[in-house]
Order: sequence, then C-alpha cells, then structure tokens
Amino acid sequence: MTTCTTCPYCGVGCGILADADGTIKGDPDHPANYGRLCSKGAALGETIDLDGRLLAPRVHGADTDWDTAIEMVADKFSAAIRDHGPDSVAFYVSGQLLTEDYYVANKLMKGYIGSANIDTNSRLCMASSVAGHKRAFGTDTVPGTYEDLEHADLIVLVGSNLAWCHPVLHQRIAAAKAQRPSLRVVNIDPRRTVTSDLADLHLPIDADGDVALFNGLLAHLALTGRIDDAFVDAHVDGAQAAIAQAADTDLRATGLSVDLLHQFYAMWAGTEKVVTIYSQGVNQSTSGTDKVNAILNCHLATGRIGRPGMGPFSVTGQPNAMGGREVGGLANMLANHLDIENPEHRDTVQGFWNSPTICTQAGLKAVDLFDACAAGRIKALWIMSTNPAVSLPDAGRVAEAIANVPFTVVSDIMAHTDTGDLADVLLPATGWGEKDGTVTNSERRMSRQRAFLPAPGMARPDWRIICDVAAAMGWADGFNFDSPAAVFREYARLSQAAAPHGRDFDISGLRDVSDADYANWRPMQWPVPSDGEQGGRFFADGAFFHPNGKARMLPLTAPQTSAGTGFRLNTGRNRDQWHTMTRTGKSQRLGSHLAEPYVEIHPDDAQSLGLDVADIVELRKGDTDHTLARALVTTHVAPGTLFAPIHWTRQRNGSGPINAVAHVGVDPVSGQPALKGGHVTARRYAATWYGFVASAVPLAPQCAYSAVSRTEIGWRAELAGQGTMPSPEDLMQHVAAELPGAPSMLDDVETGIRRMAWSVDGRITGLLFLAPAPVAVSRVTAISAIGTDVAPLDALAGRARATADDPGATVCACMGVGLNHVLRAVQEGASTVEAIGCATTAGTNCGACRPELARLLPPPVKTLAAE
Ligand SMILES: Nc1nc2c(c(=O)[nH]1)N[C@H]1C(S)=C(S)[C@@H](COP(=O)(O)OP(=O)(O)OC[C@H]3O[C@@H](n4cnc5c(=O)[nH]c(N)nc54)[C@H](O)[C@@H]3O)O[C@H]1N2
Ligand SMILES: Nc1nc2c(c(=O)[nH]1)N[C@H]1C(S)=C(S)[C@@H](COP(=O)(O)OP(=O)(O)OC[C@H]3O[C@@H](n4cnc5c(=O)[nH]c(N)nc54)[C@H](O)[C@@H]3O)O[C@H]1N2
Ligand code: SF4
Ligand SMILES: [Mo]
Repeated sequence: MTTCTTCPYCGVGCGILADADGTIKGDPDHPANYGRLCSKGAALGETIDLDGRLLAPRVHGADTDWDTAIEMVADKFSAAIRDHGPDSVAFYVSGQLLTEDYYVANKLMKGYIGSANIDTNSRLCMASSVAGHKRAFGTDTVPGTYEDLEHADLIVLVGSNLAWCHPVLHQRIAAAKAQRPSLRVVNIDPRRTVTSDLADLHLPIDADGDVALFNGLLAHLALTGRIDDAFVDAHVDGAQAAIAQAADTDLRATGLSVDLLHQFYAMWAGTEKVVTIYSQGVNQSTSGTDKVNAILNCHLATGRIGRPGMGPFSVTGQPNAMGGREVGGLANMLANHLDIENPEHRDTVQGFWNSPTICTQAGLKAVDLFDACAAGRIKALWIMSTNPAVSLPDAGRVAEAIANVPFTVVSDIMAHTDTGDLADVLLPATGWGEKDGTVTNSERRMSRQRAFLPAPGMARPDWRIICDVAAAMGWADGFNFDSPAAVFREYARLSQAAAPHGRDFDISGLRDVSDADYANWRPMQWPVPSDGEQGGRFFADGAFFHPNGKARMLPLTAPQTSAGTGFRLNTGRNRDQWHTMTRTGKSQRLGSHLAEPYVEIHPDDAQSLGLDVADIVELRKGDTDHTLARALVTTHVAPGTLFAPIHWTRQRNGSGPINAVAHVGVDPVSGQPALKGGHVTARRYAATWYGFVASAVPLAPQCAYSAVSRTEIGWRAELAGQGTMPSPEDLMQHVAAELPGAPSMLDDVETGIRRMAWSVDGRITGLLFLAPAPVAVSRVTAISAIGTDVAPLDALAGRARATADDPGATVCACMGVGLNHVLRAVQEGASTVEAIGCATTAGTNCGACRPELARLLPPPVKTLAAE
C-alpha cells in the first residue's frame, strides 16, 4: 500500500509516496515538488531501519515502563515549579516537531505551567526573519508562493545555498531558467557555492556586508526614480527616513567593486518581477534582523510585494519551522501569531484554553536559556527533537550547562545522541513514517505527515507523551486528546477565537475538520478563513498588520565590520547530510558525498599555515575549545575566512563538533546567534600517524581525529593522531570495533604502511591501514572488499583489481555514480550535463549534483562576472 506523506527534512515540504518496504517516490500531485525529490528525500528508505533507535523509556540508563517514566517527569517538574516557581523549568523544542506536538507543548508551558520558557531551535534558524517581518509588516508573514519563482524575471539569492539546502526549489528555478533564459539569477554569498553556478552574477560580498548592500540598493532606487510613490504614500510608513539613512551608507563595507554593485543595482532597479530569497547568511548574524529589513525596505519602496513573480521570500529551514511559528513555539510569541505583551491577546488565549494561568512576559531565548541552565536557575529541562549539545554555539559549554540541570529529559528517536547522553530520562518518540500530523512549509502550505510503519518498541508520538505528562501533572482536562486530528481541531478553533484580533494567521475554516477529512487532507495554503478565499499571496492590496494598517520601512545603519582575531569562521550545510546526521548518517548513498568534516581554506592561507593537501587543521578558540577537520584548499572562500560544515558530532568525530569553537554573539533584536561569524585560530595539526578502517560492524572511534560514515556494506573511518603510531590492536580498541578472527598482516617497510585484514569464513570483515603519512589507498576498493571473498592480501593491496572498476567518490548520490565514471564519460565525449546523464545516469534523478557535473565538463561552461 502506498501512503501519501511529506518529507521530514527541509522547509520545501515535498510530497512523498511511501511504501512500507521503504520505496520512496516524489508525489506528482504535491504543489511543492510535483514529483521531484532531492538526494536526501530519495534516500529516506535507507534511514527507517531500527538500528540505534531508542525503543523504551530510560531512567539513568536503565529501560523502564512508560508509567514510571511519565510519573517521574511529572513529579520532578511539579516539584521544581512548587519550590522555585514556574520560571525554574524550561522546554527546548524544535522545528522538526509536528504542528500538533508543538501546539500541546506550547499550551502546557504557557497556559498551565504559566511560564514562557519554551524556546525552539528555530531561534537558531528563523528568529531574525520573524523579527524582521514583524517590524515591517506587523506580523510574521511570508507574502509569496513558490509559483512566484516561475513568474519572476530576476531571482536574488542572499545568504542561501539553495542548490544544497532547498534542492527542489533550486531545481524549479533551474527548470524555469532553461525554459525562459531571460530569467536571471543573482547569488550573494561571501563563499562561492554550487548555487553560484546557476547564477548569472555572483557577488562575493564581505561577511555581513548585506545591510550596506541593500541600503545602497534603496538609495539607488530613490536616485533613479524607482520608488512607487503611490504604494508608499498609501501603505508604507517611514520611507523618507529609511531612504535618507540608506543614502549615508559607505558601500565599501560590501567589499564589492563599483562595477559589480552597479550591475546588480541596475538589474534589480530595472526588473519589476523580482523575488529576493534569503536564508541563514542573512538570519544568523548580529545584524540579521537589520539584514531582513534592509531587503524588505527595497520591496516595500517599489511595491514589489505580494504580486505574481515578486516579493521577499524567507525560505524556512526545517520541515515545520513555519508551523512552530504559527503555534507560538518561540519564547516571545503566543499561539496564532498573537503577542504575549498584549493583555487582550493573552485573555483570548487563556479564555479559549480555560487554563489556570497564562505567561505574562517573554521567556528565555535559546542562548539565554542554556546560560540560565549553566547558572543553576533551571531546575528541570525537557528537550524535544533537537540536539543542542551539537547545534548551539559554544557547544562544550552548552553540554556542561545541560549536565548542570538537576533533572533533564530528552525525547528523541535515537538511543545515543550528544544531548541524549546527558539526560536523566530518555523518552522514545515515534519518528518519520511512524507518526501522524501536519507540517507547514516555506510557502505556508500545510501538508500531512502520515504513518506507514508501525510504532517500534514502546515509542509514542510526541504529542501523546506531552499530554501524558500534562495529565500526570494534574491537567488531564486540558490535554485529553485522543488523536492528532483532535489536537488540530482545537488549534483551528483557537484561530477562530483569535479572529477578532485581525492577524494574518487564520485557519478557522478548519475548525470542524472531521477525522475523515483530516485523514484525506490534501496540501493547502493558509489562510483558510471561515468564509472567503483560501491561500494565495499577502499584501498586494497594501493591507498590512500594524495598527494603522500600514507597513514600515526602517532606517538602518550598516554594522561595523566585525572585530575578532584569527580567521572568520563561516559554517553551514552539506548536500547529503541533515544537521547532526542522526538519520541521514544511516544512509549508505548519502554517506559517500563529503564523508569527512572539512574546512574550506584559501590557498594563500593554506600556504602560510604550511598546509598540504589532505592535512588536518586544528581550529581553536581559547585555551580549551578545539576541533579538527580535513583541509579543503579552495579559492571558493576569501582569504582570512574559513567554511566548515555543521554535521559532525562527538559520536562521529573524536575531536567534537564545529560549534565547540563557535563562540558567537546574538542579534540584539531577535536573539538569533551569529553562527556564520565566529573567530578562530587555525594551524596545521601535526599528526604523526594516519589510519583508515573499513568494517562490516559499526565504528565509534575515540582518536584525536576521526570521521565515521556509512558505506554500502558497513562503515568507514578516517583516523589520525599524535605520538607513536598505535598498535593495530590498540587502534581497534579505539574504534570500538570487535572484529572476530585472527588478522592477516602486511607491512610495507618502504612506506611504513601497516595493513591488516580480518576475515570470517573466507569473507572480509574488516580492513585497517595505518601509516606515518596520509594513507594512500583507494577507499572505494577497500570498502567494496568488505563482505566479499577477495583474498585478504589482495584486499590489502588497496589497489583496484584489474577486473574491478573503481567508481571513485560519489558525485550523484541518487543513482550512485562515482567521479571516475563521470570523468570517463567526459573523456569519451560527453560535453553536457545531459550527455553525462545519458552515459552514466548521474544527475537524472534529483539533479542536485548537476552543478557539480557541470564543473567536470571541459572547458568551464560559464565564467561569472565575479571571477
Ligand atoms: N542538505 C541539507 N539541507 C538543509 C539542511 C541540512 O542540514 N542539510 N538544513 C535545513 C535548515 S534547518 C536550514 S536553516 C537551511 C539553511 O539553508 P542555507 O541558509 O541555504 O544554508 P547554510 O549552508 O547554512 O548557509 C547559506 C550560505 O550563507 C552564506 N553566508 C555566510 N555569511 C554570510 C553573509 O554575511 N552574507 C551572505 N549574504 N551570505 C553569508 C554561507 O557562505 C552559506 O553558503 O537548510 C535546510 N536544508
Ligand atoms: N555553526 C552552526 N550551527 C548551527 C547552524 C549553522 O548554520 N551553523 N544552523 C542552526 C540551525 S538553522 C538549525 S535548524 C539547527 C539544527 O540543529 P538540531 O535541531 O540540533 O539538529 P537535528 O540533528 O536536526 O536534531 C534533531 C533531533 O531530533 C531527533 N528526532 C528526529 N525525529 C524526531 C521525532 O519525531 N521526535 C523526536 N522527539 N525527536 C526526533 C533526531 O534524532 C535528532 O537528535 O542547527 C543550528 N546550528
Ligand atoms: S527538497 Fe529534499 S529535503 Fe527538502 S523537502 Fe524536498 S525532498 Fe525533502
Ligand atoms: Mo534551520
């Protein structure tokens, strides 16, 4: 049987058709993706096994039953509230919860416990966009729809690596551009990314030069007579002051040449249908909210908002980042886009809930919340569906802060995460494919996630766990829901009760949604009012949500260029991994693209640090915080800056997560940490030995440097350390692998490489290579020997056997095509990405690797203005 559901990864919110055997297809009828999927979505079937799952509640490491666990959580929270007040407890939740989970968590904390100490990882993600929207529009409204991408004549991508992070939107733009070459794309990013390859113009802006850039654009629009006076007079406050302030901006802060600035400004000014998409290069900054408003200013000044093919577009990161904002998951919001500070709004919500209390002021935002944990002010903490010991800045301190809370609960699907390992109580949640509920994507479209697998072990859905705890705390009446549909109905009714406040968010038309309608739900965009039109765009009519019905432009000052010694550390995402890898890390296909933590570094800097190709870099902050990553020497980053991916955790890299060295400030308006702007020192890590292991059993290395990932048949790990080269036996202990049988050994006196092979019943179960220099053996050959009957000494030769065909590093994860096969196709005459696809099938599924394929074509397909 095929189930119609929604992808659990990014905010594009693609529709999926899933079978219980793990077959995954794109839903051709879903308006987000019309059948497309990216590599992560396509590999979902490889992530639904039960390996490593948390299958029973655990108290201090021992399995227990639900009643015991729930009672303990309720008692500890109740005791803390009784002894220390409601603000002594906190929830830290996630944009990966479903709307129904999120709604009850928020209701419990704000309406029953009576504190607003519930914040979410959206604070690290969308908070600056939320704050910018509220300052400009009066509400947190995303005006546009995905169709605008197809209608636009100019798409500007600011601080967004869309090709890797919202791949299906990237594909939609690429398809629109192929059909209509006049559609132009501009990419604004200090780093050159695969997204830049689609762009007609890449602006390698200086870090945090964005306010200056868009202030300059606003001034240019005013100078060249592009302001839409009629729209501004009728619907916008503050234009004059904003324009005057913009004219004062020193454009040198952008770091861009006058010529590039001029090209961009002329393009923007001269194109009416312009969509500006922005993401974490905007939000995660100490000037994040100002960056958002600098962009919104330009759209408001020209009236280019809410009409087909135009508008600002904040793309959401997580599958339900938008839903979390709707239910009031942030510490400074109430449900349904209502405001905590507004007594009438509070009365409406408390009256509707008929709840004993309601919080009266904003609670602690994420960074402050964990500071409060460190300071001993939080006595009980419940973390759901997020991994803050990895994902928050200053991750070492955050782990200590969590450990410092007298009672910590973690709800997760996995038995071991960096955060879960610090918990007193672990609660097993059902995961994607096992749970039911709704999510809202970047264009406000609400879709259903549906179960197509049974709940494993004792796992329960998050909404159910929260309601059980609420009931055990004495509030059964407010939480006696029997299904996610029942939760959703209440939520939609709250929306009706809130309607008199005239906010944008209105789903009152769904207040009586029946169980059957909920089960048969088709994706729909809000608003869904009781009467009137459903979905569509906001603001074309100039109706905004400040009390006078107008929007606001803000006068903005470009920030001082950030001070700090050493390198500026930029961080972000890889194409084939999701955050802390608890799910994507299970997939063989996904594990082979960029299988190590790396740090992009400019060749000049590499040279001055004395770095060789394949050397390891030590990044350091202060005396104690450090991490190691493989050097990736590239001109894609500017001198003086580094870029590192966020995905490696303490479970997979012995030296710990990148956020150990990310000590960053927060945006003063939104409280969002500036995760793109840390400062670190870097030096060559003088490894004295290197290792590589391929194995049929899981590996959990504890060496100074290690990088573990999945392979088709097992696991692989890169290793390095200092001091004398460990004995193979010691090393196998380090990597916590127990390989049966006596190993065969091969020592190469000349190179100093030591090789060992384990086999059982004639089949290779493990291969180990140790050397005083980076190990030069074909990883692919070694990995593919595992589980085969290749003779141990052949396997140890580490060379492709004459008959074997080494595909090289994976380029196309969907079709499993390696670099060597692509290069051979090119050698044999393939001169376009399509031709590579015909010859090898690479790039023919999701298309996310197409920019990388294009780079392999000689001569370079395109030279961009910026280079
Ligand atoms: N493959 C994959 N996709 C994902 C995720 C994932 O983990 N993996 N996570 C999802 C989530 S939750 C999110 S929030 C999104 C994030 O999606 P994106 O925001 O697109 O991704 P990032 O890689 O975090 O950062 C985007 C770019 O910002 C640039 N940048 C850094 N500083 C500046 C600056 O000062 N100005 C400008 N203009 N740009 C700057 C960086 O160089 C980087 O290329 O991705 C979502 N999609
Ligand atoms: N340096 C740096 N740091 C960053 C960022 C950056 O760009 N740079 N980006 C930030 C951003 S935008 C984000 S969104 C965060 C993301 O960071 P996190 O939210 O910490 O990362 P995830 O790995 O997505 O964590 C989700 C957790 O929930 C578990 N889980 C999965 N499904 C379920 C479920 O149904 N129920 C429950 N209870 N648990 C479940 C997973 O196993 C996993 O442990 O990282 C932030 N940190
Ligand atoms: S673009 Fe990829 S990760 Fe994002 S929702 Fe679609 S399939 Fe999932
Ligand atoms: Mo995010």
